[in-house]
Amino acid sequence: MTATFTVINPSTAQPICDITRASVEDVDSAVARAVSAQRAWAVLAPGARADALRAFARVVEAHVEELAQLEVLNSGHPIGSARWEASHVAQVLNFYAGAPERLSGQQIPVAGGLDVTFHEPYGVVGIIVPWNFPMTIASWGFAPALAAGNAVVLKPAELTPLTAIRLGDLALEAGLPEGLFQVVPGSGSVVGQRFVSHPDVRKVVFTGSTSVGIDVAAGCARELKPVTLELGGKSANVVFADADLEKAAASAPGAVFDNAGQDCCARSRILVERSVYDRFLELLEPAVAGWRVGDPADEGTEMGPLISASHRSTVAGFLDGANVAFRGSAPSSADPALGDGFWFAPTVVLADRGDRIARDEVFGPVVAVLPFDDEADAIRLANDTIYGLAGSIWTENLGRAVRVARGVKSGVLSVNSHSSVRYSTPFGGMKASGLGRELGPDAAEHFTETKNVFFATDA
Ligand code: TAP
Repeated sequence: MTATFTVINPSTAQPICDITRASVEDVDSAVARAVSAQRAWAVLAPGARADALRAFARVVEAHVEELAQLEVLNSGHPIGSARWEASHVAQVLNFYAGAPERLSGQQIPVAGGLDVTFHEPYGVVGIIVPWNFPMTIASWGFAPALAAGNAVVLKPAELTPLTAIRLGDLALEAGLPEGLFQVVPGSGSVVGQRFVSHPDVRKVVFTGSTSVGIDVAAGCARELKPVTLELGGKSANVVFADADLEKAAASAPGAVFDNAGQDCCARSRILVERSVYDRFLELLEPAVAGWRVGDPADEGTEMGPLISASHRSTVAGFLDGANVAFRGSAPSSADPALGDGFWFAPTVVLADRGDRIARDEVFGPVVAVLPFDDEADAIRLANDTIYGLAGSIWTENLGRAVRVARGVKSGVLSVNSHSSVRYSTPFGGMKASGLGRELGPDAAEHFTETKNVFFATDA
């Protein structure tokens, strides 16, 4: 493996810069620094840790535009989305800045003394993130982990390390102690694996593919190390005949083509009640045609390129033999500025149950549409996948909304909307989509171990 890797702009296929790959020895040095930084951090007064995280949030807030432009360059995210992502990092830090002063233990009534519990930090937490949302997913791990008194070593994906590296600089600029939050770029098989095997990394948070997640979990099991996994998805957008069809169809492209479909929560299966199937497709076609794909630096752009040439080939492979109903547009080789980028036009496929396109995660702008017969059939079909991350239910019938929301085995569901992520509510998947939850009121506690102490009061 070479000592450096080249970061590429996916909109133009041009190189941006070279980054040095961390070796196992580099990871070990970072972990040693983290161990000593964590000892000092954990004994700070809770209010002092809260202040430090608020200072970090303010510095991120002051650099939203810079971080957003960097994400446009490195990840091809539309500028509007990238600004939202950078602001979200500041909001996540602010939210968990409230946690150090709220990590209350319990006082439990017992005979002969006083019994109290403490939420003790693990020590050093290793966070491994994918390339699709480099800043936001990192912050879901590092903000609550730091709030709970841990140090963090963070491995960004090799394809998209630039915003994470910048966040590491901003943490120091904000006054966080040296060694407390370190970004360690490098390959998954070296840096990520060393987080798994290093005895002083006491918890691992992994976001990425289900296959790598299983290996990471197996490695953590050998070390008896807790692990949180946020993995793939094949989420259903279930549209009943009694729904506001116009609204459901108008919002469906955003629910799957946002970030060019490279979103673990993408509603990549649209399940439509058979009686309105044709009408829904008539409404969907203009919505897809109007989805604006192009230069991510343009304010009006809704979708940029795929992340790499090889990922584009993988996505294209899903269309082999598929029944394509219609496609949107994308820049082509005729466009001199963007022609070499990894573009892929949004695509709507009519699928049958059991088709590969109806079951496997594409992680690109391709959606499979399938009809269903009734409520029970809709639940059965929504659950007909190994995954269980997100999903949407469109109906005007309240009882049905409740029944279907309880029947679909997914961690994050939304009725008459496609929302999945709010920093104040829990996020994570069932089945092959993951283990554990991020975000929400309890996330900082997930970065602690409960210690029970009994004080004898008998004279
Ligand atoms: P992966 O190939 O699994 O990579 C994810 C991260 O793990 C990268 O940083 C990667 O490093 C690292 N990695 C690779 N092999 C490793 C190993 N053996 N040990 C430790 N770390 C290793 O996934 P991806 O292609 O980046 O992301 C796409 C997948 O992530 C999709 O399936 C998607 O659904 C899932 N995803 C899920 C969520 C949530 S929240 N559930 C969010 C985003 C993405 P490199 O830099 O070397 O690649």
